Amino acid sequence: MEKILSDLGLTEQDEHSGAGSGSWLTCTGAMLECVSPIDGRTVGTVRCADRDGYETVITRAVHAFEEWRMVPAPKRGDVVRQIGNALRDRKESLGTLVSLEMGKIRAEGAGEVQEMIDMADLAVGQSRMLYGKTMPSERPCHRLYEQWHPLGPVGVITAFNFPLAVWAWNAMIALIAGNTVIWKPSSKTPLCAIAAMEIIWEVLNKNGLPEGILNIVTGPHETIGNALVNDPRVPLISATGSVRMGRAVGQAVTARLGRTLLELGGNNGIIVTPSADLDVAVRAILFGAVGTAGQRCTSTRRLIIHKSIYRDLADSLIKAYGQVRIGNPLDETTLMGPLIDREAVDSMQSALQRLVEEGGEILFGGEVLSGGLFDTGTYVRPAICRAYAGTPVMMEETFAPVLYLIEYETIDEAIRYHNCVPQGLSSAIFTNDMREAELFLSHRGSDCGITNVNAGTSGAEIGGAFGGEKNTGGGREAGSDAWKAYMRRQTCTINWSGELPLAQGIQFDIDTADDSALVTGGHPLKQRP
Ligand code: UN1
Repeated sequence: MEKILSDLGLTEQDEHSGAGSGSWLTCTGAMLECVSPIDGRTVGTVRCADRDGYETVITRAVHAFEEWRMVPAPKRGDVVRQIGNALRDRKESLGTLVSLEMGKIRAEGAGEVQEMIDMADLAVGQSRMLYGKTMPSERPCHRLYEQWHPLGPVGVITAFNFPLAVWAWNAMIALIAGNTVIWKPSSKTPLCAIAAMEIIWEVLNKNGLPEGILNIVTGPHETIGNALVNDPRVPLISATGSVRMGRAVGQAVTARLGRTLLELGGNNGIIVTPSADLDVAVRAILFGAVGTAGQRCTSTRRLIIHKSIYRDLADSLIKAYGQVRIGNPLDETTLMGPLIDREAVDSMQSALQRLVEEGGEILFGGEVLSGGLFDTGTYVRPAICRAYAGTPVMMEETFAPVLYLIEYETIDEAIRYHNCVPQGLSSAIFTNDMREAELFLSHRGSDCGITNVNAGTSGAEIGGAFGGEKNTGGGREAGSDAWKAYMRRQTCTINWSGELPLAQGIQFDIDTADDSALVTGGHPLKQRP
């Protein structure tokens, strides 16, 4: 652990500042103890930002925006390219810190840093493609086009489960768009954010850029989060987390007519049809439901299985779950590490209890593990449960490895069951029947932002726009045209005619040859030579 921390310029003993803009501020806010869910050891301590610290950071972000927006977009892209390279150099240590602080397995920790690097690469290319459209004007000798301008300082609120990647989705694009960024990381994973800032500030400083381009303010929602969300100097808040958090953020930002980009809870389902390749399906379900210990917003939580294959699939899953190695996420052979904390374990346990009270059944796992490393109380066995369409607990997102199985008879019924939850992030169908696949992808099919055929619900690539509908909040991040959310659109008309034709054919002319209506005295309507 010491080696990882020192590679990243951190030490276990130091009390880290949780706020800065290119260098660290002295903070006097509350102290966060970063406890690893792996073994309960303290990985570091972080001092939260206080109100003054917040004010300093935001002022710098506002000033830096004035300079950064004047750097040509491809040059901003070049800085992002260097950020990507700096992350490449530290991929291993930063990825391991993700595992240490958050508890995901090493391969996923490294994958998270890879996602940052991929986002940097995507943003570099995007920096030369901030395209505006040109439209034919209905007026003669007029040019009509739109262009995209930088927006301002962007607030980015991230969750513990992807302590780095989700920030990168936002920040890399915001940077090439010409914005500055104020990051409020999860109070459960501030060290990852601090380590990333250290690496990235070095790049900004080397380029002689002002402080305030990439900023961080660590602290509780009640103080720092609220200050950011209610700050009129921050035109866009991008927030990832629970539906409850998103609702509060959405209401506050909308009240000041700011913009939000929300990526909230998922309750992702997979329909498994009779023609599905069950071997491929089982592997996808296992990664979706057990990967990251069920703590992805894209985690597979519901299986809607045709009754003719229900027993077979349930048996195969139980067998596969039995082979999942649970343990220290830093061991190469471990497939599932701990949950983030005991609170998460408690909420998993109460969901399972509710399921049983509501008539469901636990088919496999669900128990809290104990003994040795497991005495932290953060390790669980992933659960497979039998539920029924409409089981109330299944309507909620429990951020833990709980998979509900329900049976269907017709494909229309399956789609109805699939769409009956309030969330709408990711979805999948396993089928080799082209009609079923196309139906699921059609507007009569899945109501989610992400829909896959013969691929699981989690593990989306960054090239597509990421996000979901309904209670998931409607935001889209990462690839495709998600960059537009980070810029302001301006529609421009240029008249090069020497006349003034009006749109919609409106005549609003004065007859320049007719003097009869000339007002004498007061304000002249027109002056004739
Ligand atoms: C999240 O859990 O907030 O598609 C994001 C995926 C990842 C992102 C998950 N690329 O599973």
